[in-house]
Amino acid sequence: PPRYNFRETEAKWQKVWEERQTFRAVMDASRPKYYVLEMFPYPSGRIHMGHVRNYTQGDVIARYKRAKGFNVLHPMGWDAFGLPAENAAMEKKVHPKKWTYENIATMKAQLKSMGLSLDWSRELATCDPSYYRHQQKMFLDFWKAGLAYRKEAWVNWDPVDNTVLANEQVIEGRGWRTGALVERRKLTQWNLKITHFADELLSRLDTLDRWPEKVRLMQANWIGKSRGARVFWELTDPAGADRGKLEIFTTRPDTLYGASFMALSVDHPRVAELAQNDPGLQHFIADCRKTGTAAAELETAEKQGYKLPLLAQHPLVPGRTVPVYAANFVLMEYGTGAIFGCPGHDERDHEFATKYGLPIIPVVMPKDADAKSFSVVDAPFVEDGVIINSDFLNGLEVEDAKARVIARLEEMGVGKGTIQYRLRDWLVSRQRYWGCPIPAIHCDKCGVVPVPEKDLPVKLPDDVTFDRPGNPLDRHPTWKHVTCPSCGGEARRETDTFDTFIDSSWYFDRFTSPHLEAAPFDRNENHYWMPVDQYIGGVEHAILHLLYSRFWTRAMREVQMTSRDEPFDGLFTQGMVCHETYRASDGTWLLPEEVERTNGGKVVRVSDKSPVEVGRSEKMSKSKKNVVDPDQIIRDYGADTARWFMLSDSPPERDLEWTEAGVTGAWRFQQRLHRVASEAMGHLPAIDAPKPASFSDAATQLRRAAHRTIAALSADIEAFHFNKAVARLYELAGTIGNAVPKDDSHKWAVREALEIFVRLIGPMTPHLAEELWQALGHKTLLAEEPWPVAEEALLVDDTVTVAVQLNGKLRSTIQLAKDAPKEVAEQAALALPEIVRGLDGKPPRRVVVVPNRIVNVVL
Ligand code: ANZ
Ligand code: ZN
Repeated sequence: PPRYNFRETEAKWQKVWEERQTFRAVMDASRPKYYVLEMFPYPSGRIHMGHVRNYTQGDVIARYKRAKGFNVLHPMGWDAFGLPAENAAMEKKVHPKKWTYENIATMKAQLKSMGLSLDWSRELATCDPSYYRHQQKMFLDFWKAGLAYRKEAWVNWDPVDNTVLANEQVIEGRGWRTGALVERRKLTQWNLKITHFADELLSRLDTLDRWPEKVRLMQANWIGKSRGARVFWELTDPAGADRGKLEIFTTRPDTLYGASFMALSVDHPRVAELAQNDPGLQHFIADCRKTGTAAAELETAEKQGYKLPLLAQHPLVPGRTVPVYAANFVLMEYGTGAIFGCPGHDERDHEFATKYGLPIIPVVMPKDADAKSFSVVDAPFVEDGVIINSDFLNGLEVEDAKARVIARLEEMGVGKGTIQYRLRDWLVSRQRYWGCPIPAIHCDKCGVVPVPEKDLPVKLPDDVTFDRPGNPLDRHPTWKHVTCPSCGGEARRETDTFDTFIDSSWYFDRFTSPHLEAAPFDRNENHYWMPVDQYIGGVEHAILHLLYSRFWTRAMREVQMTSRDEPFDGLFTQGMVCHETYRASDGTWLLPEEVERTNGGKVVRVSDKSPVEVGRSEKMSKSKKNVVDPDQIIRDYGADTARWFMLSDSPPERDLEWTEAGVTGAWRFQQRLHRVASEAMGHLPAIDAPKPASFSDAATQLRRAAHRTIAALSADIEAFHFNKAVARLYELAGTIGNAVPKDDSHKWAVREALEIFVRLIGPMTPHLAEELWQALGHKTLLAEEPWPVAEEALLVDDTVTVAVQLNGKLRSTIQLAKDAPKEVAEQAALALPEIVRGLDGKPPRRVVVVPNRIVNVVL
């Protein structure tokens, strides 16, 4: 038979699916729905192997569920706003819009060549005003409902680019583009009140049982609920004059007797007050502000303090005072921006106390430790234990001590038990051009005024310049000048745009009615399709994107747009695609295609045969050049091969190593399948040949193999065990390939097995499956065919007759399930009356089991 021409075949079926609109989703309340969604791509230029893996996995689920009778929604769109477009504008002098839409066109063509079962009629791009107008409207609703507000906040400021940086854009204290030392600045910015839902966002995690445990844990940690206390300390100056109260937050009130200092954030109002007449303190504050606002950075920075002219009176021990510092490791945004330091039981406090020579008092020790010799001078003890050196708390365990001390503080009126969340409100202002404009207007008379709904969308102007750093909207000659909707006077537009995480917080809702103009979505459509039944994406989005989406859904609920709480019912996080790295002798990285393996197994550079250093397999990245271009793989081997290899190699949640050998192996398998099927076709019974009344043994064996594969593979797909599913298909292909039909029933069984096989590979290698389906004589499209149903009778285990011997002599036989474990065979044999009699109450010397054949009991 001729070689399988994947290039022609893949293009052919893609065209047929498109013309027939096979994957178009239409709401149908009489049918169960299934919404499959992969995290939509950022149009960066070209698709990469990570996309291919992600979309292949989603496509397997989508095609499988469709065959199982679900009304499947499987849409695709573009997360199209973002910084890279602006960088391209600056570097390549191309307008962000042009750059973005060109990338979308390229990537769309690439995705189409993968043969994905997508409903392209629902395509959307978040940078399109028809999309973001609804986002602006929702924001106005949230604002009205008190879920959006403006607040002064500290931000990372790049003094060279004159721009705010996200925490991730600060690398070792410097701006990621300019390399300039980042400063902290205070700006008034928009925030969304995600903390309003902190408790619900946390407690509902428990019900998301189709989410990976690790993702739920990461979210829980991010929300960070902690029980603790607020405690008031009386302050005096060194001369003893009253300086008012200081409120601190602690999660360890049980360690209050171990306090040896107080520390305030340098942004604390008290510190600002004291700094007015203290140049040294001013200098210290300025120094601390040079580091960014990222908590991780503050954690690792060396602990620094500045002693303030204050003493703090211990709330439980009259007469005991501790010194008060301004310190770089206390954040203003958390708790009250002030702490008491307990160096015996906290790492940071220990480092601080050691540096400034402050007392380190143990107040908790391990249960079985000796109180006299127990010390925390060298290292703090941060675990659970029993309380010591703490008056009425002595002998209590930590949790009990917390409750007791909180009760006492409340009685005395110097403290209060609290619940605290680590979660901060979501700061959504960005001083950027390529984002969704924030629909607000600033008027000197009226303050901040919402843009009237009739004026939405606030569109981005096209005529902007990127010749200078900073925000192009801010320096646009006319765009920001408007009349105040409230008083009609001169006013200015908000020139900040939204964090692009907003764009991706509701796109899955928009997919349910992507073309509706009057509203973000139609209630009925949305109610039918949502929630997403299976969401698939990278674990790098495990926290923010998912949390923001869960928040946005709740915010919509608050303004009566939906009654749902959660957007994603099932979540799967896929592993990365990796490749080994190659380095030439001059140290430069080489692309995989620039190296080859010699017959002797050495790796050399193609151009000059010089030796190449082979590094370990790492995530594909442009910087190390260990990337393989999906286009090239699809061109050389076909989409089905790429898909098959992606699915076959490792469990989908784990990293996958891309290898040339793996790809060619997958390719050869496609070719072989095509050959085996074509050859078998010649002697198969007709497509409508009646099912034989009885089957020969060989036929039954084959039928069992095929029907068991249906059952097992379906379970594998449901459980995301794609690699196991592929292994089963290899096995079944081997069984079919080896079958030499001896009788008519066997021939019928071969056709049946082949048909089953073709249906089963449908979700994975859809083009080849479609081709073989047609070759088998079918006039229907496989993509529109139902999933095969396994015959129950063929799933039950076979039994075998096993001989039972005593000292090598046959005494009896037993019926066992085929491949029963040895222990089962042994137990059954020892229970036989003949054997019991023969043993006469003594234990056997040993029992030899030959699986499926003999059990020999040796006396
Ligand atoms: C006294 C103490 C003793 C503390 C001890 C810890 C251990 P989590 O649990 O992560 O929420 N803290 C409070 N506010 C802070 C701020 N604004 N910046 C930096 N640190 C702050 O952390 C709560 C603990 O972090 C609090 O409990 C406080 O130190 C510190 F053996 O109080 B602890
Ligand atoms: Zn006004």
